[in-house]
Amino acid sequence: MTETTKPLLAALRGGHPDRTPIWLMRQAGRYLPEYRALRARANGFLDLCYTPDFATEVTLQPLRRFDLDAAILFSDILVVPHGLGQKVWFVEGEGPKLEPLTGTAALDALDLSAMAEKLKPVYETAARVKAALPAGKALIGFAGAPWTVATYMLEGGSSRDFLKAKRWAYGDPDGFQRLIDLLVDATVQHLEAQIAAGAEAVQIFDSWAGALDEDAFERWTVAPIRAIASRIRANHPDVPITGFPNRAGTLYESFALHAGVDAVSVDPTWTVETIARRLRPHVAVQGNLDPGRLVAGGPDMIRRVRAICDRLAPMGGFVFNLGHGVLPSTNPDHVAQVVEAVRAADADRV
Ligand code: 1CP
Repeated sequence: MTETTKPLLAALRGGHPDRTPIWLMRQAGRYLPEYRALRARANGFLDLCYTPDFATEVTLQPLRRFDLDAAILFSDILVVPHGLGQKVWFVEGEGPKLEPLTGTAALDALDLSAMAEKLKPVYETAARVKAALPAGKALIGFAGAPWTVATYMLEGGSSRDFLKAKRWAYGDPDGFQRLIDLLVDATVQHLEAQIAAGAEAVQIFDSWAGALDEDAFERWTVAPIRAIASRIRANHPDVPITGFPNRAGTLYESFALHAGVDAVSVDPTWTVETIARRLRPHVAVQGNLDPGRLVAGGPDMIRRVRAICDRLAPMGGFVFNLGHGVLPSTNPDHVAQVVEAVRAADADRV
């Protein structure tokens, strides 16, 4: 099978592959017992990300169990602030913690020139995974979008209201722009290093895009992602770029039109009919099963899978995925059932 016939890459370019490609955001992780076993052997989550032996194995674990069409490099969006010199750590059961940046002065402490060296093990992992991938499976690289990464850098972790980030972004946009510009540069460098190591497609996660109003969404989500996409496309015209402006509601359409990406990953709040009519004419689409369906399982889960596939797969330019990441309480058997349902939908169409 040649590179161009990998189903994921064909679909992200808007084509009609032989089968509907499927992968799941957060397909590696705590819902898999083999992940938890390896996680227990590592010296914390960052050590897992920065030890190529571990990270390669964790990346491949979901592909050993399920007939998925892609591996996503095992890493995290917060390796970029860590690579820039910010203090980042993970508390089990609580999530990421960062020593929060305060004000413009803190920006001067961040050093892009040190990042490539620090993140070398991540790129080494990408190269090892690429060499080990079965035929027909693609390797996806990823990064967080500048706005989402900035929220963690400023809030010091997860947040409900993002008020530290918004106070700066809305109150002093030109100052905040300096942080976003640095993150655009860092993201381009990080994604290009993954591509050089073997990533065949990249995804930009803007998990907190839905917190922004329309003016801020244009400036802090669409514009930075457009800058990243155009710089990557100039050097790597064959690498499809997917954007995920999670929970952006009616702003999704503007994203599909103006962010300069090949594909848009769609959250679960979208009806399949609206995806087909409002997004698919502009970009390839990926999504959008509610991760809660995958936790609950049962015939209603399968019905949703069929409804998504039956409306979107015939249009081409479609990748089956969840509308957000796999939740830790997911039963792995349900993942196998979803993959089977996507394959059955293909079989019933021909
Ligand atoms: O304790 C553990 O074992 C850590 C859990 C975990 C895992 C498995 C974290 C901490 N990150 C990851 C891996 C990861 N994160 C991947 C690669 C694995 C895969 O997809 O198979 C990817 C793509 C991410 C991306 C990521 N990290 C995002 C964007 C996607 C999303 O879910 O919106 C975000 C927001 C993060 C931050 C982060 N890292 C970890 C957690 C628990 C979080 C979310 C915290 C929050 O909700 O604010």
